[in-house]
Amino acid sequence: MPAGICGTWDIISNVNFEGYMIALGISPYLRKIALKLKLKKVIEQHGDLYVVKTVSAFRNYTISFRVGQEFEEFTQGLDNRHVKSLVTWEGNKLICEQIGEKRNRGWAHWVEDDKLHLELYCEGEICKQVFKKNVAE
Ligand code: 1AG
Repeated sequence: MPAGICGTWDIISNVNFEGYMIALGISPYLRKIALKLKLKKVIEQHGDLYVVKTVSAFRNYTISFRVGQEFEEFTQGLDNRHVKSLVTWEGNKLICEQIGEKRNRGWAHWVEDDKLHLELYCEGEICKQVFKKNVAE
């Protein structure tokens, strides 16, 4: 990942999170909670291992991966599915394909204009999140 992606990031916009969660089959009750959360991303790099933490007051979710190396991902506390995930570079975007029960599932992360961008997609629904760097941490 390019220099500058590591650190703590606070969400500033979240478009179609609802549609993405519906595509994943999340219950209305959990969707209502999730929509109110102020998500943070904490991104670390240790050698060639990347750790991406999604942090909230309700639940946290962490993945760690090496680019180009497929890994087993269990989306614990999210939709609780097992997927085979592979993260690769496409230009300046870090792309993850999550192969499993849900078709066309994955995400893309990139940094642009000092903001962290994330697109989450599942079965045609695209959620677009933007984060600004938390300079206090
Ligand atoms: C993510 O993955 C996943 C985080 O960004 C998106 C969060 C939720 C969407 C999925 C399902 C919602 C399920 C249950 C709702 C309850 C709680 C939501 C808790 C959200 C905080 C963890 C990409 C990431 C790389 O791995 O940035």
